[in-house]
Amino acid sequence: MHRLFVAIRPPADIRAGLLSLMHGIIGARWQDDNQLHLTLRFVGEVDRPRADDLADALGHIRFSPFEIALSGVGCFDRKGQVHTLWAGVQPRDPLVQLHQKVDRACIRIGLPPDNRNYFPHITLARFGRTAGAMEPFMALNAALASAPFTVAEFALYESQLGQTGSTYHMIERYRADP
Ligand code: 3AM
Repeated sequence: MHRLFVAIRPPADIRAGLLSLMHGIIGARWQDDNQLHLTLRFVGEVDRPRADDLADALGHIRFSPFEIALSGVGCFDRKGQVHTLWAGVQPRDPLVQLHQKVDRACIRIGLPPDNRNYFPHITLARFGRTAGAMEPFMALNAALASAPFTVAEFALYESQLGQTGSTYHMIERYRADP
């Protein structure tokens, strides 16, 4: 089985900026450069034929290049406990539209629709039970912003779960219309 997701890889200078923020919170499992991505759609475990179908279906998606920029940081929590720290992006609309196209491609090949509310973000850190104070980080970076960067492609990735986090491999990339 293959654990798949569809994502956008931020450019190197944007990733370098994000990596430079990654310190100062006890218990944070910071993402490394290879792990930095903006998920468009988590697919989950599929067998090889379905992975091939998905790779084909994604190839039929048409989209125009668009610009986004980093904008702020935030966290996801569950039962009052933070489990993910992320960088936000703006504007979200073109990402939501691309997410919908990817979701339709998934549905077309027989995967269940993604019914969760899609919130575009770039995960910076994950937490286990221990999460130190993150207020200083939040305060420092509430104004996180970057120059706009162009999204001209997305890709299908395979995630391999390991002892020290997940390793991501690009399977196929899909370019925007010229
Ligand atoms: O973009 P991020 O890093 O937030 O959390 C996983 C990661 O998201 C998410 O898919 C991305 C690539 O692994 N993910 C993992 N399991 C998931 C699940 N069961 C999931 N998203 C939704 N449902």
